[in-house]
Amino acid sequence: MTVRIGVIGTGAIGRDHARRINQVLGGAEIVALSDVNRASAEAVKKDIAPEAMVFETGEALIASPDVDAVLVTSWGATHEQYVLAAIAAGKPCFCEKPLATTAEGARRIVEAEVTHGKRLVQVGFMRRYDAGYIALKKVVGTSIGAPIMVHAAHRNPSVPEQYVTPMAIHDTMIHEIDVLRWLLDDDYVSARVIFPRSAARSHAKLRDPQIVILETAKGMVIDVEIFVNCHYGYDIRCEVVGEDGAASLPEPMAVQMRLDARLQNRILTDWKDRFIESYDVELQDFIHAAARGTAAGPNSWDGYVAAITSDACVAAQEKEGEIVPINLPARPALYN
Ligand code: NAI
Ligand code: NAD
Ligand code: ISE
Repeated sequence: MTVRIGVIGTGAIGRDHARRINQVLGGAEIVALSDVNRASAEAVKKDIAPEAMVFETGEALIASPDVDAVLVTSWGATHEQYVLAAIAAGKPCFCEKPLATTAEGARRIVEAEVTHGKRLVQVGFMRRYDAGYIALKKVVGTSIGAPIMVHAAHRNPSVPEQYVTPMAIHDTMIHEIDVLRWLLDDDYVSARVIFPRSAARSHAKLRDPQIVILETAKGMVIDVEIFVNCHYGYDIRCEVVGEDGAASLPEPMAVQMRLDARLQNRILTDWKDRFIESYDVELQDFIHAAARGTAAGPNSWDGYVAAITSDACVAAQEKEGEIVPINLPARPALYN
């Protein structure tokens, strides 16, 4: 069966996911596109999916009998309305992070899916599909013993002027929030934020860098540095310290060169390249599950927990240095 997919939001990542589905992956094709900026959808049709229909609204795309499954890759604040519409239509839906921009919005999605009674939503937490994180997870709790601490960093070379302090959590650190609870098989109980002096390349509405300290239910302490004006490259780091040893996320493959009396490796600069294989694998997983009328991988509950944790981290930014508790409701059986 070929899964007929509609894409809502054909910007940077929507275009890239459409390319993957039509040119790299198997079992699906892009049949529908929609974007508030119609010219963007028309451009993706022309370049990637000439057979696709362009719909005026995301809702019309979801309702179309020609669409079996939906990709939501529009701006974060619009995700909730489309995911709820896809659940109401009973169609599998891949939603880029964040699932919703508020915990309340994510809770509404969880409730709608639980009422529907079957999983339909996959959240775009692609790091769970990254070979490096999967290899790291294999040694946590085994070779290095029970984990005690994590030191992580998420560095982007630069961000646009519209990127403001809370986005360092909602837009950027949300990947660590998800992947570290998956890696450690644990949940967070509190957050605290510390700000060093701001980097000269930052701007008035962005305190950058920042360090978020998370505590988990099993007593682990995690520090995550977020530095989105680091200038030198796109750099994702993660070291887990356990009872018997420490293990680090592997660096991306890079040819080592001896040049001009220096030993050098290139560092990536664009997030699109760092996890390029894991975007392929997550979407192939989505296609396989959608062919069976369901969804796999990171679920709405994971999106909801990430939203609750993000909200707590943003509150911790505002109360600089103070510990903010994180309270999670009971997990519905659908997500066990
Ligand atoms: P973008 O701004 O390049 O593209 C967003 C597109 O959505 C634009 O074309 C815009 O016109 C369209 N759009 C906005 N509101 C819409 C609506 N209501 N209906 C239809 N279309 C709408 O943004 P980008 O970078 O592609 O990000 C999109 C989403 O992907 C975000 O949620 C972002 O967090 C996520 N993302 C995830 C990444 C990952 O590593 N998993 C990386 C980059 C983005
Ligand atoms: P973008 O701005 O390039 O694209 C967003 C697109 O959505 C734009 O074309 C915009 O016109 C369209 N859009 C906005 N509102 C819409 C609506 N209501 N209906 C239809 N289209 C609408 O942004 P982007 O970088 O592609 O990011 C999009 C999403 O992807 C965000 O949620 C972002 O967090 C996520 N993202 C995830 C990763 C990742 O690593 N997983 C990386 C980048 C972006
Ligand atoms: C972007 O939306 C992503 O998801 C990238 O993975 C992240 O590194 C970047 O900071 C975000 O803006």
